[in-house]
Amino acid sequence: MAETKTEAYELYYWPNIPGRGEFVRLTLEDAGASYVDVARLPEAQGGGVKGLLAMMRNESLALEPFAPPFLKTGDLVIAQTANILHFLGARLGLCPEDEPSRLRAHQLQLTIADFIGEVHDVHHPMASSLYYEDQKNEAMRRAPLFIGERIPKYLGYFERVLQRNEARGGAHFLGAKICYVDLSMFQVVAGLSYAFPRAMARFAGKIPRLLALHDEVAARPRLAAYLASPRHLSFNQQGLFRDYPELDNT
Ligand SMILES: N[C@@H](CCC(=O)N[C@@H](CS)C(=O)NCC(=O)O)C(=O)O
Repeated sequence: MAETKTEAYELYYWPNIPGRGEFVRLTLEDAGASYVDVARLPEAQGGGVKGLLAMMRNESLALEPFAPPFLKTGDLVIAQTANILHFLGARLGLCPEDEPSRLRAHQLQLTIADFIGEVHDVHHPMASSLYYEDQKNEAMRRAPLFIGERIPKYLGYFERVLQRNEARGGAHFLGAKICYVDLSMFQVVAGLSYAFPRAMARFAGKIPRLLALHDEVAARPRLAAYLASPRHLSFNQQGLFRDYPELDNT
């Protein structure tokens, strides 16, 4: 399917965190698509959180998004990160075109969505509306279980998928060519390495393919340029992946 470089995409996401919006940015950037990160524009240009909320609550939308990120292109407004990527992957040539492959990509991306929800819940086990400091005790109980059980289960699964694909002649999640799931996995590995550096260092020997994929994605020319640009937001203490050393202390 042809790239749609001339078509502008509007990404709506919280302006100060990489968060789930980053999975969409990576795909848009890797494809060289023309897009606007709307909430990072000044309010006077329709940006900021005000611009984001105005679009989200726009009564003329066929379906109101439940939460950011969402993507606007033409008359379409699409929410849910995995759904956005399912759409963009086909449009931007970042997913094989056959239906079984598209479904597999979506299945993997939904598994990533489950995983990053759990990553978030390590530092916010009680409620997103409470400060970390107000649920730190619960977070301290959850973190060792997440590190001991969930990181190995999820990353072990993704490593196995890569290993089986390798045996079938493809080094990535959907065969020989990079697809949007590979780009998302880069962000997952980078985020976990930021949030849980000690745990990830211990686990590194078990996930050689995931680590190689991370490096390969980071070196893709458009992404390398993006990662070095001001468009790219570093991890911080408001996002999904947060550096709380006491949670990486097992
Ligand atoms: N399943 C959704 C989750 C969206 C989501 O949780 N968005 C966060 C920011 S990363 C948010 O603003 N949530 C507001 C809320 O849940 O009330 C997706 O994958 O896009």
